[in-house]
Amino acid sequence: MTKVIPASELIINPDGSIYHLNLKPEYLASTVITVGDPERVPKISQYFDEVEVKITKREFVTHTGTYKGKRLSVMSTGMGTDNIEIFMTELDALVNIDLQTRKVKPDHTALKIVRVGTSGSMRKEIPAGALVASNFAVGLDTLMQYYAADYSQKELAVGLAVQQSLGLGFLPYCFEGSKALIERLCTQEIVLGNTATCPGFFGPQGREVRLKPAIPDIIERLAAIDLDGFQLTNFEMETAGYYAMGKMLGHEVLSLNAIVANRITQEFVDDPSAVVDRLIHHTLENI
Ligand code: R1P
Ligand code: URA
Repeated sequence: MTKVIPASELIINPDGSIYHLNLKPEYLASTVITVGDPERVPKISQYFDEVEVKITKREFVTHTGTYKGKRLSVMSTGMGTDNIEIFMTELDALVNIDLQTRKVKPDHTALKIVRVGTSGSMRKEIPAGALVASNFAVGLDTLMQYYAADYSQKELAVGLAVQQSLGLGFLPYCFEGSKALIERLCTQEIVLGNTATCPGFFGPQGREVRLKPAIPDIIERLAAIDLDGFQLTNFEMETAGYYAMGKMLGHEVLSLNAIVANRITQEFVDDPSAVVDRLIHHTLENI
C-alpha cells in the first residue's frame, strides 16, 4: 500500500496550493525555466505570447504562459542550495504526489528544468560575457550530508578530488546534468563547463571584502584540479543542488550560466542584463 504523507511533512495551504511555492498543480508547465532573481521572471515572461498565471510567495515568483505556442513556467528561487532543496521537492510534489490523497502517484512525471543564472568564471579563457552550460556540478555546501544518493565513479572521484584539494572535513557532492538537455541547449555559442556551487558569494568563492576567507587561494586550488581532462570552470550558488535533487527525484535538469565576472582577469561585464538577455533568448529558442 502506498503510504499517506502526513500534513506536517508536506504542507498544503487551505486553497490546495503547495506551502512555499503557493502553486496548484494546474499552474505548472512541464518545462520550467528557473532564475535566482525574482525580478528576472518578468524579464523572461515579457517574451511570452501570453501569461496565464502570476503567483508570488517569498522569493518564489511564478509566471506560466506560452512562448511560440509552447507552455512554459518561469520561476524564481532566490539564492542558495537550501532554497533549491525546497523548490525541487515542492515542484516534484506538484506532479508526482496526489495532493488530495497525499500519496505518491503510480506513474512518474519527469519535468524539464533549465536554470538561467549568473556566474563567475575561474578560467582566463572563459571571459566575462561568455555563456556556460554546466556538464557536472560539485556542491561545496553540506546539503547532501542529509540525503542518501548513488554517485557514478566519476562523480565520486570529483567529490574526493575537491575534498582533498580544499581540505574539507566532508565529501563535496558531484552530479551530472541532463545529457538530453545538454544536447538540445549546448549549441555553438555555449561553452560546456563544470561548475563549483558555493554556500556563499564572498568567502566561499575566495572574495575578500572585510573578512579573510579561510581558503584564500580557493580559485587556484579548484582550477588546478584535472581528472583526465575534467576541470572546473565557474562559480555560482545553486547548480549542484539542482543536479542532486533532480537526479534523486527523476527530473531532467540543466544549468546555463551567464558569466558576469572573470575572477582571474578581475573583469566584470559592463552590462550584466544584456548578457543575461542573450542567455534568455538562447534558452527560449532552444528549450
Ligand atoms: C549571486 O549573485 C547569485 O547569482 C547567481 C548565484 O548562483 C547566486 O544565486 O545566480 P542567479 O543570478 O541566478 O541568482
Ligand atoms: N554569481 C556568483 O555566485 N558568483 C559570481 O562571481 C557571479 C555570479
